Amino acid sequence: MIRVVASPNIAFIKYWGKERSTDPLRVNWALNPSLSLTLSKAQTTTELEFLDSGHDEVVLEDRSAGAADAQKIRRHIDRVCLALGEKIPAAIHYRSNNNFPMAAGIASSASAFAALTWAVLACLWGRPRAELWIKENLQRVSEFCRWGSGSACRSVAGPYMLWRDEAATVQDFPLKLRDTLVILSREKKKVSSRDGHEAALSSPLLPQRLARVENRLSEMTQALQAKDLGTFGRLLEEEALEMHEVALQGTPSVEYRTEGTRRVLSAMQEMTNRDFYFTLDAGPNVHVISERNVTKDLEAILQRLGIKAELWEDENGNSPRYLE
Ligand code: 2P0
Repeated sequence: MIRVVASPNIAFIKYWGKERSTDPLRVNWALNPSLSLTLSKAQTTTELEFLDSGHDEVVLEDRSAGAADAQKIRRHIDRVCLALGEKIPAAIHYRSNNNFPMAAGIASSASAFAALTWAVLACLWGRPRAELWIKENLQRVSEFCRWGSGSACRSVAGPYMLWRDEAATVQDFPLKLRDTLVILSREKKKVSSRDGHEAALSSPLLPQRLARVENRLSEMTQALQAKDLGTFGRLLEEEALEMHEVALQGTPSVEYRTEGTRRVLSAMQEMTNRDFYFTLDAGPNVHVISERNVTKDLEAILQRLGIKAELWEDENGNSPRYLE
């Protein structure tokens, strides 16, 4: 039995829209590069065992997985085994748990597929060999993760990751940032990321966005390099709002923000001299990116608005790791 723990990541420049391709090597091929911060406290813990006989057992959050989820996991395992020229297991036992709300705007699929990929490698080769191989082939591992879920390719290391084309690479910036998540809802989102990516392709705003995004990425990279938090924050917020506008203008129109999201964002935008900035994932919850601890500031905002929300304070993180 192999046990792995992996963390999700929050995108500063978003992956929103992917190629419609039938080429299996171009699965989850993003239309634009993205930049992210890997988290550490939010974690997915995955257990995996390869069996010589029997049937698959796939358990998500202590419940037997539905056919679609079980198939997605099995397909990923088989693809990684085949890519490495290894035998596909006759049966698997898979169990995974998150310590954060699934599908509510924290990319649970990112940590899930990063953890699963790590687990497959150790099931095939044992931990020491898998660890060594991962160290020497991080790009390849990132590509494997991408096949499972696009954002997962950025959860292979940290603290910052740049995903372009096949895989993501580590970026080193002198700013140490944290992510405080304002959890306004723990409900599963109504539109999956997959459907969101597809709807984005019909958005009239997408071509303009794609024309602009390289520039924003390069300005953001420069700001992070120069420790210019103000410029970084302005670009971060612009990017998050743009992604959500692209979604809104698509067919079908997708709106992940709620009344609560809008009120928190407005309250932040009205503040002068701010040193904390928002971004959004594909969900209603607000990610607040800052250098210092801003829990008290956020509690004050929420109290003023009369909104009850849980805060999840997270810090920058790194690669998935094997547990004993
Ligand atoms: C991101 N998101 O860059 C963007 C921003 C959500 C908002 O990647 O279909 O679960 O599995 O490749 O990675 C969520 O999409 O999509 C996502 P698939 P994924 O983090």
